[in-house]
Amino acid sequence: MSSNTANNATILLMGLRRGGKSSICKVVFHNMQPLDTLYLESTSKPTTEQFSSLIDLSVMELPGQLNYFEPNYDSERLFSSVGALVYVIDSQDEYLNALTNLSMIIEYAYQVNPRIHIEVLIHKVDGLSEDYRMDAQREIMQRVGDELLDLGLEGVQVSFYLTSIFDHSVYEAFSRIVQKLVPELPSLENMLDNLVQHSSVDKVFLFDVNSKIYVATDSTPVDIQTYEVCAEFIDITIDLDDLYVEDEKQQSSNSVRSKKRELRSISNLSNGSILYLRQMIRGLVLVALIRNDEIVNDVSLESLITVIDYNVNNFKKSLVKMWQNARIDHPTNH
Ligand SMILES: Nc1nc2c(ncn2[C@@H]2O[C@H](COP(=O)(O)OP(=O)(O)OP(=O)(O)O)[C@@H](O)[C@H]2O)c(=O)[nH]1
Ligand SMILES: [Mg+2]
Repeated sequence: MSSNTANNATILLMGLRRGGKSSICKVVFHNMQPLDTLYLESTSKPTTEQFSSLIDLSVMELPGQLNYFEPNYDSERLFSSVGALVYVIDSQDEYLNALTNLSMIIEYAYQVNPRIHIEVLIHKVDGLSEDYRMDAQREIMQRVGDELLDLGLEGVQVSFYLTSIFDHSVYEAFSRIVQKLVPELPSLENMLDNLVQHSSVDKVFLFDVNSKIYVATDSTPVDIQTYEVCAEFIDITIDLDDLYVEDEKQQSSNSVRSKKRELRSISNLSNGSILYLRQMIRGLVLVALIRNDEIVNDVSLESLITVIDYNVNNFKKSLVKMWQNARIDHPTNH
């Protein structure tokens, strides 16, 4: 079944019961409305879902009800094939038990698979005040650090994220988690840095359309508002595009987008900035933000867009090439 090749990255979601694992999965990968997660039932057995984007991703939830360290559960095989361990802590609940559980899991996972990325979501922070969030984060990082020190594992890298399904924080966290599993990331970042330098673009993201995770961005820091604006622009563009498709003729819905022309969309924001979107390959779109100070008049805007179009074309060609090479280097065994 799920093959353990370089192209099939597995993310393991763990944490105590009711922490929010299934909710995160449904909201990020299935576009479930956050409020609808209230009705999710507790997961009773390991559940795996596959997602195809730039890389093929499996996300596996290990429900809080299970004990993975009883002898008849093959935890060793499981952990040894995993790219990232994502541990979800409910920050609205008493979390000391979770921290003990977490360090035990880290100890085990690291021993079986020292290359595993360990990611901790301090989750449901929507219920906490700004001050309390910071306190919780500080306390959790401190305690995890202490426990790892006691275990002689002070060298293990652990990343922490404050998340909630009610805002974009969980998408941002998953973007950074997934990026670590993309082998081509350094080259992609290089290519995007190049694009920024030569196109007067301020920020550029390579988004997975379905999940709104960005699989790469240029190396300037990500500001969550810019992320939000760019992610929302994808939905707006697709909604408008669907309208046009229905107008053109009544085609059967699903395979339409891949067959027709490439999506491209440009929009002026009220503050004078410009959003630019272009469809790439494998369910990806490129979204760039261009700030207003670059644009003096219509002529300068037009020539700016010409340059961006040209550079984005080149980027897309490189992406296609990189994708083909990646397939040859480590083909999947389907
Ligand atoms: N306030 C808030 N509630 C959340 C958030 N994420 C999940 N929840 C709620 O947490 C509850 C439990 O979520 P689940 O996703 O079922 O938890 P789980 O970790 O999958 O639990 P098990 O399957 O039992 O291991 C649900 O009622 C969700 O609505 C969040 O970011 N903020
Ligand atoms: Mg669950």
